[in-house]
Amino acid sequence: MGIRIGGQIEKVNAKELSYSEFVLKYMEKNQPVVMIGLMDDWKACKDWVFDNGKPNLQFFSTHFGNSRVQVADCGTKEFTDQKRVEMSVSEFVDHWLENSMEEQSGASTNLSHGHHVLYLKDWHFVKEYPEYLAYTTPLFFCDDWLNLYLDNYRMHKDPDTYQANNEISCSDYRFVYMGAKGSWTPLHADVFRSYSWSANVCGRKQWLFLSPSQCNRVFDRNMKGSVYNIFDDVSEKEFPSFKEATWLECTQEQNEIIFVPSGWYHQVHNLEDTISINHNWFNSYNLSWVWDLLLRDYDEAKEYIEDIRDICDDFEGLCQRNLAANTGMNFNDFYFFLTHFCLANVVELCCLRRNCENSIHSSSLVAQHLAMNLRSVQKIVLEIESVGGLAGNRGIFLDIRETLDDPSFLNLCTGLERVCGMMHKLKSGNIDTKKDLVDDLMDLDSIRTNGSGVFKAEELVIFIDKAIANLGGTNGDEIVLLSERDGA
Ligand SMILES: O=C(O)CCC(=O)C(=O)O
Repeated sequence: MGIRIGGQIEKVNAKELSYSEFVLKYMEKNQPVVMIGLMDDWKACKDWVFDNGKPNLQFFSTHFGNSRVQVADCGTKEFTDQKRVEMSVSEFVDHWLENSMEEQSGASTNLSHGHHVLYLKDWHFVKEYPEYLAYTTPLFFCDDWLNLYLDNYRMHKDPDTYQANNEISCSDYRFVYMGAKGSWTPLHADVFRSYSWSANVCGRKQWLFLSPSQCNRVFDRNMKGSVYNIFDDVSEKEFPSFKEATWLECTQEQNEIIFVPSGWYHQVHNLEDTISINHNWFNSYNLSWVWDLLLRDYDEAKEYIEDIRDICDDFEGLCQRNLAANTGMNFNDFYFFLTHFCLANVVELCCLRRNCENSIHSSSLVAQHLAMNLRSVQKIVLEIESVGGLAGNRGIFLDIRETLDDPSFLNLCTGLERVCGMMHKLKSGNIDTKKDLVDDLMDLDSIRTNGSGVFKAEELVIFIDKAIANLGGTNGDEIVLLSERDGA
């Protein structure tokens, strides 16, 4: 029995869409959309593709052949995903070309000769080739806290496995995917319940989407395991409500970008030889999705080892270690991220106040944006507090002086300033003034009265209130809307 398709994903001409329309209709409402007209000037679209729309695989071997990449064997399931192997880009390209020659000559079908379709996934291309500038992230997807943060910090530092030079494999969420016709990605929802965008440099993809309100339908009776391939003969006994799921479908063509909202399960098939670029990201609109997932995964991690609680010296520590291993971060990591991102927004507000004579109107829009960021962080900090998530973790606090002295933090501020500048069409402030900013910041009432400059979670909540009150913006509850058509 096949799946039930309830409709198609909307396609829009992004050149006629403003950022504020995108926010209102898709990002805030958490709805998928395909966007056309955003890839006109991408170098990737010229260098990586022949005029007939086929991928120029030789280009990859010649220029990036030595890169080590993760390749999924689309025919082999391992745990909940496809089996992965590591190889060089040259090896991957050779395998692809060999297979397609055999196919053209009619000598084999992939599977009958034991050749599985291979799919290169999660290649951290931008991190590895920062000079090459294959593409520019469309403005719609620039409010990206995840990659901005990861350009300067690690999400999780495991003291046992930490290697300072293992930068590329765990550094960001900006990827290239490459796969021959027939390669595919099993059903999943994205890491951290982030948003993602995926751009087809060449080829076509079929996407099947299930809205978060129906996600229980792809889970088993215990709400533990989920369906791997929705086109399999899915067992009704194991997944009793799978047949009731109603899917949205989309065929994404070359030069189209799909926006994947938070928490939507999706399965993806390459209908032709396809190269795509995709990013995962989150911001004030979906931050609560990240926290909800973390909390749910924490409860699961705890439940899993409940029976050894009494014999465990540090039960909470073990839960947090397991959470980081399974989800990619734990409560401490998330709190560290929140506090640093929060302080960067306050620094940016200070910077704006200094420069606001230049452009009152734009500045006030940026101030609203920053205030909204701060409010969304504050809301999550309050939730973390209310579930007692940080209880027992005496090490969790924000030390303002130490943070301001950290070069990574100043880089984070510079990155945030660049993004705000792009989004709100502001000239970038002079980063040399950051020393003054530090002085400005230390002048803030809430920091002066705190004395030590060290904030625990409940103090951070008050700090955010005061920073918004002192530094302008609105109270941060309003949505930031840009008035101009600024999307393209
Ligand atoms: O293109 C693919 O095969 C999978 C991409 C994906 O799942 C995503 O961008 O979220």
